Amino acid sequence: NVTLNARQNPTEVIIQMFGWSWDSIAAECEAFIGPAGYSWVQVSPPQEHITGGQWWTEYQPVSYKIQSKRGNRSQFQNMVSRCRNSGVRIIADAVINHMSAINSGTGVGGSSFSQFNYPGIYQRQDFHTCNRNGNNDIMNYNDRYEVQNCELNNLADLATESDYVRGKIAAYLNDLLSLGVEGLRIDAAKHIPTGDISNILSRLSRVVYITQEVIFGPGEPILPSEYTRNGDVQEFRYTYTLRDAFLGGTINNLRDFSTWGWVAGGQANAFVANHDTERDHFATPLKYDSPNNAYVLAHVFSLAHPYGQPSVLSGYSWSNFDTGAPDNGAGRCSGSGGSGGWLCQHRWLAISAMVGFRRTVGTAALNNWQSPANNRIAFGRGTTGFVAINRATSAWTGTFTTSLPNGSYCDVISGNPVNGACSGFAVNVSGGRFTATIPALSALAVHTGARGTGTG
Ligand code: ARE
Ligand code: CA
Repeated sequence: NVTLNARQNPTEVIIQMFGWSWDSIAAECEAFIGPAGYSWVQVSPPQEHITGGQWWTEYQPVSYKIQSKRGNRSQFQNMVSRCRNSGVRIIADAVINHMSAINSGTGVGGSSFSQFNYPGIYQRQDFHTCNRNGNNDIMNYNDRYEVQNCELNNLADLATESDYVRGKIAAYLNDLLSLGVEGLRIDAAKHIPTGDISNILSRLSRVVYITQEVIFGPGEPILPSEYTRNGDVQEFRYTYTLRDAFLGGTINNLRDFSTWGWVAGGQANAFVANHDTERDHFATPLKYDSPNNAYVLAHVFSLAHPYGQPSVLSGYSWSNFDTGAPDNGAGRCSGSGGSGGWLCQHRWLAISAMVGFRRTVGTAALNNWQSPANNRIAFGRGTTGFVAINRATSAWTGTFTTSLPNGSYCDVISGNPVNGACSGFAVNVSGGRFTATIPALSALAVHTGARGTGTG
């Protein structure tokens, strides 16, 4: 039986608030996220996990108690309700493929555990023994059995084919739903057969948004498309394509992904970066401090383009892969930025402005594509929005053909309408056309929800 999950709404924007504590997310929902028009926050895994200062301890569950380094159960519940009151729903990161690495200790909530033994939850028979490679680790991603039955990074692999294990996982997820969670990101979904996920989701008490982490790997047998039956899939080919385009400077091939073999936009969760890709060991990652304003320009593109349900990554600066969040996760933002290592990318003017753009253009098709050079693109969305992205290192003066109604609009990348006047640039559309100069490594976006007058 296929679970009918809440369909995506591609006009809504998710923020992945990486490393943020529950208390700080609650405050930020009220202060900025809700008022700015974001719809969702994806939070770190909320279950009890191993101790340690590295960010990735949260991906090693030791029990399903809602108590993590980001806060306890009542703080989690408080966050969910304060965000909901601000118009923002919570997506929890669900780590259900595995428990901790094969060792013993005490979790952040005081639960003790040892090898394949999590008292009151799982014992030896609830885990796989894949009998490969001596140590049971996944070595060969070209072997479906190994990817789904061996251990990802030595993490004790749950026997998700077992009715008992499915029941325990579903009970945990239903506990999250009872606290008001409205969406789930299924971590390491590739490592769980899609039918096992379907079965677990069929046990949920109500329909929620589902996004699944299935990283496409060239030549690998397990495909993202197998998982669309359960909900959205995180389309990493999109992420890698944007990385290469915005770091490399060739962006004129990004018009239409429908023939590229990816999951369809209506089944994709699409993002410029997540917490793994910004830390990529194998390629130069696209991240907050990438040269040529690439992080911002890629987000402008992502929020303007119709493909997928978009997520924005908001986190902290770091120099070492392992570095955990500052101040125990007490995120701090003010104005259009952050402090104390917090980046608050969700507040960056260009990124937050595009949330309103996306809401205004709705599901309108992409139109009026124009690209005079491989590092310059402009396109519209129906009759309500138009964007121009200049990845060149020199200013771009152009006359653009749009389907916008005639009138005066604020460029939301540089400012907003304040009492009818634009705090940034303005453009005048006449006969569907306007002329503007877009600074080097910058963008311009106008939509019918932000009209105003001013200078170009
Ligand atoms: C940590 C240490 C390890 C140690 C382990 C056990 O870093 O050295 O062996 O603990 O003690 C995160 C971190 C890991 C961390 C882990 C547990 O990234 O470093 O290990 O937490 O604490 C594959 C999976 C994909 C996975 C990526 C990272 O398919 O699901 O690897 N991503 C998710 C999360 C991660 C998280 C986990 C899963 C585990 O988003 O943040 O790990 O819960 C090709 C393949 C991909 C493969 C990729 C990388 O592209 O196609 O499938 O992704 O290579 O190997
Ligand atoms: Ca598995």
